[in-house]
Amino acid sequence: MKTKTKMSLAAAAAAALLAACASSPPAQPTASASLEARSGSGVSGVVSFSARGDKVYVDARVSGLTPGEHGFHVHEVGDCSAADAMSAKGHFNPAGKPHGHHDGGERHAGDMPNLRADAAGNASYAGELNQLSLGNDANGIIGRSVVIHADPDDYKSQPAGNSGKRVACGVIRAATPRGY
Ligand SMILES: [Cu+2]
Ligand SMILES: [Zn+2]
Repeated sequence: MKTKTKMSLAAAAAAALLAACASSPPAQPTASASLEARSGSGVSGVVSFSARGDKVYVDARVSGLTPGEHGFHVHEVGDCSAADAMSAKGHFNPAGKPHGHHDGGERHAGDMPNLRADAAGNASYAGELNQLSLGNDANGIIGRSVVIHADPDDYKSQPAGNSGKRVACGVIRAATPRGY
């Protein structure tokens, strides 16, 4: 009797597991960037990316900022080694467009909305952005970098929205194998 109960429990558990697997959506690639302080700042945080169809869902949690808005971009090169993060080069711009507003078409693929830090210096952002991908195509951002600036991006000054010094930088690394 005892053995039978154990076995049916195990069978039920196995069935539940199979059902869970069958009903989960297919795995989508994800990536994240661990932010490192630059230009003498005390900024830290993580920016996570997950593929959502032809868009990328971006989730940023950042602290140590000055209160207010801060330019927030994907930059071309995944190299944060310089003390001022200039090693990350310019905004990621595979289509050769001018800098612009994240909701517009005429913009760098890497142009994202300003992060807004509260009085304690904490900022978070969650939203879907187009012109980015976690694949091997021209819009792929894995191996590039995320940069946060000291000042707000005005979404129009060229080439980078006049957002000032680079106060944080993180290389975007794949969290699941590429080529999914
Ligand atoms: Cu930038
Ligand atoms: Zn730009």
